[in-house]
Amino acid sequence: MDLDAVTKHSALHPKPNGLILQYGTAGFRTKAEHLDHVMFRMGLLAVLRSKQTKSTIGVMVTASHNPEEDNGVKLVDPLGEMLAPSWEEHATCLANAEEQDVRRVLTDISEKAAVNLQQDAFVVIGRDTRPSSEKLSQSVIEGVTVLGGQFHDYGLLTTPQLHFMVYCRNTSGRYGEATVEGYYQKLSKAFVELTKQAFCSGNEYGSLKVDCANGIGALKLREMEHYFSQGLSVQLFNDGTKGKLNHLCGADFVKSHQKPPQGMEMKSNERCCSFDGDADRIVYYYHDAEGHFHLIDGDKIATLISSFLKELLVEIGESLNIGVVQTAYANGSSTQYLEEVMKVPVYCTKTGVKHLHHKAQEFDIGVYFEANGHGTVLFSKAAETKIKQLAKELEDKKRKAAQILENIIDLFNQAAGDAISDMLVIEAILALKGLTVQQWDALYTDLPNRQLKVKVADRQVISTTDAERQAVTPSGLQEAINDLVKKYKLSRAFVRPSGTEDVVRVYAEADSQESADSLAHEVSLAVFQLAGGVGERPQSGF
Ligand code: 16G
Ligand code: MG
Repeated sequence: MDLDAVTKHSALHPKPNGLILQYGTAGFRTKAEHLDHVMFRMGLLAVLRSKQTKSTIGVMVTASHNPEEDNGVKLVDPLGEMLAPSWEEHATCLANAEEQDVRRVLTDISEKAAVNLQQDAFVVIGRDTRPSSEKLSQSVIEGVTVLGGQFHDYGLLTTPQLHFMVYCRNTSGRYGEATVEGYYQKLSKAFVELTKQAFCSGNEYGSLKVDCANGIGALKLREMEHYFSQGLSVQLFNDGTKGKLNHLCGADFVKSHQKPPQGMEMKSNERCCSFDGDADRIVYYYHDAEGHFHLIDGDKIATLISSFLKELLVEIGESLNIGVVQTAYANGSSTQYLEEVMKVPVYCTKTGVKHLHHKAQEFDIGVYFEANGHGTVLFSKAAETKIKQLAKELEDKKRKAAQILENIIDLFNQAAGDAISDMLVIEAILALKGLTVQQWDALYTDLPNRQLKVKVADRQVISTTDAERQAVTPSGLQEAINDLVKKYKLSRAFVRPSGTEDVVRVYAEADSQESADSLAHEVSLAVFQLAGGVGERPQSGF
């Protein structure tokens, strides 16, 4: 390590005085103007991680669904997963080190993590469409270069595409070719195969309206469109030519406001979907004939997908185990439907993709989705091999089912939740089953729910257990929540400190919207009183 060069270059990326940042659920995230030093230092860290794992490491510059003025950065581990927890700590230390301490922190990390400094390093970099992203990704590259790492700059990519590239490169191309072209071809080939079968059975040709949140999803979907146009026609809205990124549009806006994005022309019963700013989340929706808005969130996506997979497994007569992984935010109706009607086991983890991803790896087929639309399906190597073998050996209907499964495996981005890949899977399933968006929506009815935020002096005074469904501290809070929940029918509520914002989040559901609203409000007041609320007391009324 040429520490003198590090010191020299690091001085060109000074840390703003007093700024302390934490590597959170989705990496570092804050106003773009405060991130230059973090980018440079994450370039350095990516080199160390690459040397330690003897693998290619990814660095993605994005702030996902957050406002255009924000930015962020996260590292992608060898198999496309989120960075290992011990390295999240290293990332936080390095990002917060004072200028004169950067060298020492780098040396400490290398020693603690037993990094072989003689090893070569390779880092791949991607960025979203934010105005600040290009310059910030140059700072990452400078960090990589100063420590002697090799790199490939992919330029504009969706977050899941970067995960895909990392995964491909570390599996010697077995998963796919590490180019955007390779990504388009792999997914489109599987999709076209699947929809061919659907159209043979006389189903309608698909057409879909896509709100791209004025982000990278628009660019990539436009590039990809002609690869899959035999199976689906997409019409893009909020494609970045006019509006601002994530402003009044995108998956996060639609899910949290439960209303359509601006700038989209919706006709009744038309299938529509929204991506978020870096295209790793997707939600569907439609207007019914009476003009009512219906949201189809990550829970209903997981339900559609897992039901379909289960049917195929029954058809081929294989007892591969399938599990669905959710978080506490999953609507109670979805959990009940999956367990009682579909008879698939459901597990709950803490919020944040890495927790769901990890749990999903325990099954032959692990379906994971957050209610906010982030998710995918993981197939174990054994399951994949078995299915591919059956697709050759079985006959007639069984063979067809195995072949469908084979293509579904290829269509899912198994390195990360991916709006484009999920969209194609959903469209293929709807076409194969001949389902309309209304029929899909009618699988079960969501319980009315409400999410609120409460400002407190220190959100870490709230600690939780049981996958965030129970508050352990401050004392008395869980008892208060239990008493409030008892007042309503079909009710449930929980609170947790946000991993991305300085607030406590409150979730409540109940048999009616009024009850859910009122329960959420009462729980907010309890948090305010017992967990050190600051500013105005939470008001009722929405
Ligand atoms: C991040 C997470 C997302 C989670 C959200 C929760 C990743 C890639 N993203 O966006 O999964 O739902 O944080 O935010 O893990 P919160 O902690 O502020 O509620
Ligand atoms: Mg995102």
